[in-house]
Amino acid sequence: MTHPDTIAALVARLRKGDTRALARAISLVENDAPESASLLSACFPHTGSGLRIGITGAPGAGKSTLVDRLARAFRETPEGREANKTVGVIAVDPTSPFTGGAILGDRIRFQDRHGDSGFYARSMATRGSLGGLALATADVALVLEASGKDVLLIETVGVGQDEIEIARLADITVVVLVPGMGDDVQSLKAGVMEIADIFVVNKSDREGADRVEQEIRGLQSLASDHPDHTPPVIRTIATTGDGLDNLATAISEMEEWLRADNRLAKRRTQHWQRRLDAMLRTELMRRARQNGFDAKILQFHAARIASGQQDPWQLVAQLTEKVFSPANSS
Ligand SMILES: Nc1nc2c(ncn2[C@@H]2O[C@H](COP(=O)(O)OP(=O)(O)O)[C@@H](O)[C@H]2O)c(=O)[nH]1
Ligand SMILES: [Mg+2]
Repeated sequence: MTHPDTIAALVARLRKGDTRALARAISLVENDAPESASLLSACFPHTGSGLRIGITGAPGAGKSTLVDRLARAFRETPEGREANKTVGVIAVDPTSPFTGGAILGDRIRFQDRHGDSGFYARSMATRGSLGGLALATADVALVLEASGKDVLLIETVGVGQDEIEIARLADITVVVLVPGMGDDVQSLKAGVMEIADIFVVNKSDREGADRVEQEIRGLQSLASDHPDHTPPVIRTIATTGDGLDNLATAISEMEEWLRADNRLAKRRTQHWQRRLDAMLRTELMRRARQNGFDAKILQFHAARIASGQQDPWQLVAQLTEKVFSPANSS
């Protein structure tokens, strides 16, 4: 167990741009270490000003390539655009993991940024039994933001409920589609369509970009979380960088729209409501397991219930009482 002073020292170091301290803090949080909660508490006051951008889409859609391009665009200072922002990347993509700050594969290398304390990339491993991936990703994002990153790029595969939960972490969600998916646009999780703020049709060098755009337009009329904002559809070729300027512009316009009329604050309140619910459930289950709900005891009771010796409703009431009773709260 780490002493509180050590937590404070770790946070002080990561705030100064110490990449090793940042890596260590992220690992503690990712592994749900005992000092995780106090570490996150120490990070929390230093968050709130960063912008979270989620990039979600099917495996192979070009998300990592886009993320790499976007990261460069934010780090560099092209004329006429505010840039030179610090960037953190979190990749939650079991189909193409990257480790140690480098995306594995021949195409994208973050390594050439080694030594740039204004940039940090990390892939997420699945958090074990408690908490779940969405919560773990949210926690890692918080630590990255506390390290002073202006922009967080969160790459997720937009398939399951867990991924949609992760996408909901973002202030701005970019959904990436590609030509050649055919009817797959239709089969995209409805939730993914609803959370999209910006659609990207990547691989626009391929045939069928028109059709994908038409399909998106068709679905847009059906589903949107914010009827007062129609998500733009941006065509890109991530490998060459074509359309990336348009995407960057769409993102900054979206940011402006969010910052107007308190929309960003509302969105973040909604985010924290869901996150609080998940945090509470995790903590309640953790305590329950410490106080009589462990697998062995559950198995014992299950056998008794199955043979009719015990009433499950009475049992749940009794066990819950036990978890909350002062005698067990130590
Ligand atoms: N033709 C073409 N290939 C692309 C484009 N963007 C990405 N790719 C390629 O698609 C493959 C998957 O890209 P990646 O970024 O790893 O996709 P991810 O799984 O969504 O992260 C790689 O071989 C990329 O080089 C594009 O716009 N056009
Ligand atoms: Mg990827």
